[in-house]
Amino acid sequence: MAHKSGFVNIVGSPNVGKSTLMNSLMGEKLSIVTSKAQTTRHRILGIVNTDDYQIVFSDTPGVVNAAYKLHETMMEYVNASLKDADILIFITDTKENDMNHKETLEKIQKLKVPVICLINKIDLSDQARVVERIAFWQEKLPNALIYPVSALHQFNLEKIWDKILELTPESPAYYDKEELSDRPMRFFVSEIIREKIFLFCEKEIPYSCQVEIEEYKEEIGLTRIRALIIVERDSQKGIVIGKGGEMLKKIGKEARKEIEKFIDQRVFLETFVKVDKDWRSTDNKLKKYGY
Ligand SMILES: Nc1nc2c(ncn2[C@@H]2O[C@H](COP(=O)(O)OP(=O)(O)OP(=O)(O)O)[C@@H](O)[C@H]2O)c(=O)[nH]1
Ligand SMILES: [Mg+2]
Repeated sequence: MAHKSGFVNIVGSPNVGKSTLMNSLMGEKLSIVTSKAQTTRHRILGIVNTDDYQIVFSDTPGVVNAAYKLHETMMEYVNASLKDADILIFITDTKENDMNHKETLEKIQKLKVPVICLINKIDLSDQARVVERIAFWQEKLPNALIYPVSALHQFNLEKIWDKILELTPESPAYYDKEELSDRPMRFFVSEIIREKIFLFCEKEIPYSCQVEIEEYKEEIGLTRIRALIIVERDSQKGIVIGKGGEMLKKIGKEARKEIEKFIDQRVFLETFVKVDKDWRSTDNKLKKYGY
């Protein structure tokens, strides 16, 4: 059999389960998942390697109408993923009535590459609604292959894997066969910390936070990490630290446990909070933070 390789890019509205899907397809938690919309801010590659194929998944931010500069960068990642896909996975869920972002839907309708449309979270729905959703999306995307799935409960994902492998073009590998992602360990560590902020902090706080890894030092039997949590205003700094430092302690403790599991080593994690005024609306600050 000739070697196959291709880019399988996952696109859809916020919170429909894009990151959950990529993690489930990979069998590895690479992308952070929370119940809040707009958790993912980057395009994150997840690479699955065997002797016969290399599938390069891309998890992307949820499609939004840009309200601030960071959103514009997030949409650039989505648009790039629409352009370089060998296979596009458009994912919606049983709750989404229609795609809010018409422009993106139109781009998907015009794609020349195979489109797989997944109706996710069927575990939360009933048969009648799922049947209705299949008909709805089949009309919007006549050329797409449509599957009801549950990314969280791994329902129907084997079928999706078979389809992906069938549709992936013959090609040499794009990345080293040892690679799991194009991102360094520091990135995943900062994302795990950001996930805990999303889980424990309310309202606009998660959206105002950025996490920078200032030190990542591997010693024998221990990895030392110093992380800086950046917020937009003084009042937010107080909330992230919490009364008597309780909130920051909780974020740090939960993040450390998960980082230890991820890198399979003991971790010493220090966290600090700093204000960088309006970083999500300022071009050079966004650039500095890698957006
Ligand atoms: N019940 C159920 N929940 C799911 C399923 N898939 C994802 N979820 C939940 O939906 C929420 C959002 O999942 P994510 O994977 O973060 O969604 P996303 O599309 O990546 O979201 P953004 O990155 O914010 O655009 C989380 O609470 C998930 O646990 C599913 O199949 N069933
Ligand atoms: Mg996500």
